[in-house]
Amino acid sequence: MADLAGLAQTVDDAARQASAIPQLTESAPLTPEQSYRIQALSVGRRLARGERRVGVKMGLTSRAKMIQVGVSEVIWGRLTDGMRIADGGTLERTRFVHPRIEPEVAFLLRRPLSGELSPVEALAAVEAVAPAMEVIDSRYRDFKFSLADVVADNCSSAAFVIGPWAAPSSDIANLGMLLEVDGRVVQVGSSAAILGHPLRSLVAAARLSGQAGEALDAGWIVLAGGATAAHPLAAGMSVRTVMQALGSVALRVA
Ligand code: 0L1
Ligand code: MG
Repeated sequence: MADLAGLAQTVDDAARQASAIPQLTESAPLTPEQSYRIQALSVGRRLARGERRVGVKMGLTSRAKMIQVGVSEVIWGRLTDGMRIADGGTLERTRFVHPRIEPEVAFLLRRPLSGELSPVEALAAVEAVAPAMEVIDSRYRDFKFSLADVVADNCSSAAFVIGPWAAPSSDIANLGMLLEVDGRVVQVGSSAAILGHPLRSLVAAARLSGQAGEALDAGWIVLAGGATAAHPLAAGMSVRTVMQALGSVALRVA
């Protein structure tokens, strides 16, 4: 039987030491249940070190990314306060293996959410929405992985930054957005790329984390998923996402 706790330590150590590892499934196959268990155990190690759970991230939420990985279902990971960077703050390049950044829409929940919901029901639990960016950093060599590997690795989540919160009455169905590096546009996208509407990602978050026995909690953040391809980060870069109607969010890479 697979040593899930040992595999969780392997991915957690790789993240802490910013050192790339071979894919876990090179040694033995993993079921989806085992992959999510490894993820939970690995994030549990962060919590045991004093980090606090602050939400979930949704992954593979665009058709392009699903096709790339050959799946038709979104995946989800766990966010902790240790992964959060202040808006306009600094990310230390040396703490990551091969980080990339992607623009996202973030939800802040005013009350718990779980199970099968309509988008309207999900929206009723939203306190605010914001422009955001996720830093993804696969702990696997060459950023290459199977679906089971990436789930075990907390869906590549490494850091995130949230911009100004706005009332949930903002229409977020089709917001244009630009990802800029040093003032130059490197990606252009729309929030419609996130499952057709970011609220669908929130609905999926409630369903999937409910199935795992973890209701989304009041005060949690839900990162709805990348709206463009992710852009590689290098030291010295200033990165900003500008989102129609919601404003901008930025960080610097030191
Ligand atoms: O946030 C994401 O959509 C990334 C999910 C994992 C796949 C990747 O690392 O590109
Ligand atoms: Mg993402």
